[in-house]
Amino acid sequence: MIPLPAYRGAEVGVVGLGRSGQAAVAAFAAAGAYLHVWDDREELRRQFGAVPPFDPSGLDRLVWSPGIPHLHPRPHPLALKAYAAHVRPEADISLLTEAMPESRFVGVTGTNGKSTVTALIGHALGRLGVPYAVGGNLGPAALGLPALDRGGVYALELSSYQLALMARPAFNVAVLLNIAPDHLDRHGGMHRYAADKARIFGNRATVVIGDSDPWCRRLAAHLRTEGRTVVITGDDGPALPFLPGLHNRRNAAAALAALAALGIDHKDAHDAMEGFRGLPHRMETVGEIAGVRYVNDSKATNPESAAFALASFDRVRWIAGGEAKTDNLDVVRPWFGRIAKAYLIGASEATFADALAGHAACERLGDLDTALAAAHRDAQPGEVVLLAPAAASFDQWDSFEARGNAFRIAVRGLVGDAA
Ligand code: UMA
Ligand code: ADP
Repeated sequence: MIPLPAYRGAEVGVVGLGRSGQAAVAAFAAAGAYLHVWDDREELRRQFGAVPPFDPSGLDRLVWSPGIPHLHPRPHPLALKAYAAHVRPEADISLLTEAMPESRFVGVTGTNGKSTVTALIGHALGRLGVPYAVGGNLGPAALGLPALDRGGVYALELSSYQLALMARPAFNVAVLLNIAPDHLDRHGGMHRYAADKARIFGNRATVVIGDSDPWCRRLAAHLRTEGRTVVITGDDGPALPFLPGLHNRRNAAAALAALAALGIDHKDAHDAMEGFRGLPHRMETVGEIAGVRYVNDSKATNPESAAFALASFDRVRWIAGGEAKTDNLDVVRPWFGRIAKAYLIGASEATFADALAGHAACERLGDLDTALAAAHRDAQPGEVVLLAPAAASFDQWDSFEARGNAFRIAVRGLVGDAA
């Protein structure tokens, strides 16, 4: 847990008692702060002793959970109350960077690849013997991380929600991987989404920025005119043994640049990254049966990430669909030729079928188990059965993890049957 001695006797608020809120409550309580907490769920209010009404006036700090809208699509009523009382709702991350001034902070954001790059940086730091901790959006929450000794490095994945809640981000190294439409309802449109991502640069970080989209290219050019140190990375990173695909070369290039910005020698960083095995649900090989590989990329919740997954293999039995963020699959179109057949599931079945019509064979199968059974039946040696839904999971599952776990378990069952 992060020590917060400066808050002894302070009046602090925590709104949202999920993972980030609970870590904040524990850290403030250990510091001896006076806590005022709120959650819209009654059982959590009861569990944490919330005393209604929540009154933000007079609070020294207000830690706001990233999942609770503070501006768009409309501000939560308590955010309005806080603004009226001149109290700013803030992300837990800001309190972490303030509390640990002797540490260094690498912030990683982008529409796709954040978790992979953050975990890869952490893996390399660990291999190199640098004290480090990995957390933020990929969890554990910021204030639940361990206190690192002087010289330690926090590698933090930052969502756009968290960045939107940070007044003065203070990272030493800021990595922006890419920008594509996502979460637009929460940001009030594409320009604001990009602006919230760009907050990561603060006013002092060494910036590492991907060159794969016009938003990032424009931001890089702008930062250079301001005299900032900017490292632009492309797809020339090393191919890591367990991370297939062009997108992972990009991720490796970004991680290498971030490690270089921390002063780590290029070859040492490269060697330290090699053993990284990737994260579950991101291009994770979960089985192989009769020359057919089964890949779980359940985290591909938008068409951009699914396009990279398809591009990584020559011939794919593609399981796709769910709660679509867009009904347009244009970014996947260059890779339609890789699709032996699409097995469509979930709420987006009809729109995805329309988008594929005339370009690739497809069948509407309703749910994941049925789709996997059909793909397994059809697959030929050398092909890949790929779960890369290009859509969120919430129409049929609680999370992308639940969807990916179900796929992994079902594939293991098929492997068992085949044996
Ligand atoms: N709540 C309210 N009122 C509301 C909405 C929510 O009171 O109007 C309460 C809920 O009842 C719940 C709490 O707020 O008790 C949940 O807060 P939260 O949604 O911010 O979730 P946490 O559990 O605190 O988790 C957050 C991140 N969640 C979101 O940003 C939605 C986690 O990222 C993160 O791992 C965690 O903090 C630790 O830092 C998850 C995520 O889905 C993985 N992130 C999004 C993404 O990656 O796309 C941005
Ligand atoms: P995030 O944390 O930003 O959601 P992840 O590392 O969890 O990113 O990867 C999410 C999805 O995006 C996975 O399906 C993964 O295969 C794909 N992906 C990973 N890196 C990239 C990238 N640089 N560009 C596009 N897609 C990517």
